[in-house]
Amino acid sequence: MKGINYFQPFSVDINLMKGIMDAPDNRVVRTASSMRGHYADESALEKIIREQGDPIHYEVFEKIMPQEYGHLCFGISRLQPGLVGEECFMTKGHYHSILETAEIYLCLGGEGYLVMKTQNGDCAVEYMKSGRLVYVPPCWAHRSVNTGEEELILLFIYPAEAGHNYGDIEKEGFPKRIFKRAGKVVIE
Ligand code: S6P
Ligand code: ZN
Repeated sequence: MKGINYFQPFSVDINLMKGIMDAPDNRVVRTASSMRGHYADESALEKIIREQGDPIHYEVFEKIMPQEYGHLCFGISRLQPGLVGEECFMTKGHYHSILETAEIYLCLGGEGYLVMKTQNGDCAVEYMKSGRLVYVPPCWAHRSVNTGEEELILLFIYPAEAGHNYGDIEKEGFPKRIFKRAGKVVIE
């Protein structure tokens, strides 16, 4: 059609086992020190940073898309297994800046939970394992948590205009945390 600035179709190769995207435009690396303020046991996190040399906590591989209505952003996140004190490794979590935007997560490997929260305090927790898809509706903050022994590998897709708001959920916190005690997952 005349007048449309056509975006060129493209393809991406993803190693589903390793959770690595070939030739990503952007690779975000979050180390343990970037998680300060998120875990219940702050001194346990400091110990990890001190004794393990600020190890990688999670990585995100993504394609950079035009941040405008109509496009989709997508990528892979790879969250390491482990505990901070008794609390399972997790991502920071965020609302979308355009709150009324949804997201889909498809678990490719490992196991864990997606913890979600609304601004009125509702909380939801969905279990994830390979082959399971979680729908995050508009207006829910979301964080992934690795409760397994392997890396938790997730494919995510969301509207490209959504943006990320980390500040509000950082102040509010998520109502539920996920721990491992004597090998058992405890959500409280
Ligand atoms: C983006 C999507 C994921 C997360 C990633 C890391 O909307 O939800 O790409 O960015 O899982 O989590 P976080 O909370 O550090 O952005
Ligand atoms: Zn998101």
